[in-house]
Amino acid sequence: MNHAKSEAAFERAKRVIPGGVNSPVRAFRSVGGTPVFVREANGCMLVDIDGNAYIDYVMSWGPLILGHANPLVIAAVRDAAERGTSFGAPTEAETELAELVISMVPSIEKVRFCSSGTEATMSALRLARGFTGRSKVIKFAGCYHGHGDAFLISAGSGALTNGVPDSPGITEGVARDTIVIDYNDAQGVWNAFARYGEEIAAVIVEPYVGNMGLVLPLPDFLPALRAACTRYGSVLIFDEVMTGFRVAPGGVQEREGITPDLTTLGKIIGGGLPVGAFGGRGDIMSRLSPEGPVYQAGTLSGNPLAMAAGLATLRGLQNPKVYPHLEELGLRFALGMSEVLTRHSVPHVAASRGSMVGFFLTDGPVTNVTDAKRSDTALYGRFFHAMLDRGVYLAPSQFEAGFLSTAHRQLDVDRTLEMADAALTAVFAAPRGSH
Ligand code: KE4
Repeated sequence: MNHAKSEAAFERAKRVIPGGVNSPVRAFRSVGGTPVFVREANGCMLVDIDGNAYIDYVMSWGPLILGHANPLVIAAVRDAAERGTSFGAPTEAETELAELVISMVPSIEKVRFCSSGTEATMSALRLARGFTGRSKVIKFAGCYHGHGDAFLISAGSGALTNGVPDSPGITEGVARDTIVIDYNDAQGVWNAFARYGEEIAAVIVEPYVGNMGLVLPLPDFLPALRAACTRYGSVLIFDEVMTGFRVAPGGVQEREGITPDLTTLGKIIGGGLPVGAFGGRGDIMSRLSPEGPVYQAGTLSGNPLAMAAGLATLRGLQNPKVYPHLEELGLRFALGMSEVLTRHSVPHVAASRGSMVGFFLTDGPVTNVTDAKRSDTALYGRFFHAMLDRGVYLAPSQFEAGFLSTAHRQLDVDRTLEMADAALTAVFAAPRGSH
């Protein structure tokens, strides 16, 4: 494939944008090579500025469950835009989307819209701290909740020592209030509560992790989080920015039957436009300004175009055939990819939940970030590029999940699996070090 225009575009972008991208994962640093610059996309197909077409499994990292440029979404956005793009005043579209979100996620009694998942998780944590009057938060290694300071923290030397900043610019003061525990370590959670219980404002978790790659909870993990938060009066926050409306109409909390106190949302509820949201128990949400004292605000929160895109997207998911179809498609991808990797004797773990899929190039089980990091990232990089050369756009990192949509057909998945077989044949035939 020819990528000359993307290569030139990347050099130009790097002169005016740090790293040439507006979000780091897009720079292909984890897989090497030059990111493809996108010209357009439709359905499950992405086309770059050199005219190369790809079956897309990134799908903008999750929002596009109805596919790129879905006609219903485009029409809704176009119609809204012709009536103005932003008012800084309430609109009925915000109420309509709030009512639809609440109808799909029973644990949410009230919801506040913002403009990104990062805003949603930052605000949910501030609200939990304001509601409880406590400072500490528990998060889990490998889970990503956006780039809010409180979440860019790694585990300290010992599981119960203060966290350490994951990035320059984050203060010791912030790190001190974040406790980092291994995902799936239920005993570790109880130990932390035994030590800090009355100081813990919240536990925040990706109930199915997408940001390590797809990592699933062991049977005792989510119930332990629920029980510990109930026992100590802490707020359980399910970060469903990625999994909300993705793995089930009501997200992981519907599939697993665990009720969080707050839920953060994003991606799908914006249908590709900037939206985040957080919501949950009415007694907690009532503490939010202007009803309560916990301040939170946003110029473009509830933006009319984003509300229109979100409404069109969620309405497109109301057909009862949609989720069973997506579940089957996700399974077809995961099982098929596992068969191909087995055929090429590649140790791996593959999984799917709804239309969220993932595979690790390491033997299993993968239950936490330590397991995930055993993956053969060099092989993943070579596989990624061999697939890109064959018209399949996977996540440009081993530590991300993949996403299908209602626009992906069985034949698109089957073609992807054929290309995976050819890609691995090429990878193992090529001299090491080439990609
Ligand atoms: P945003 O601020 O990027 O809208 O959302 C942050 C966020 C919060 N919580 C979860 C569970 C998330 O997955 C995300 C963002 N996901 C990444 C994908 N790994 C966005 C891609 C990117 O950073 O460019």
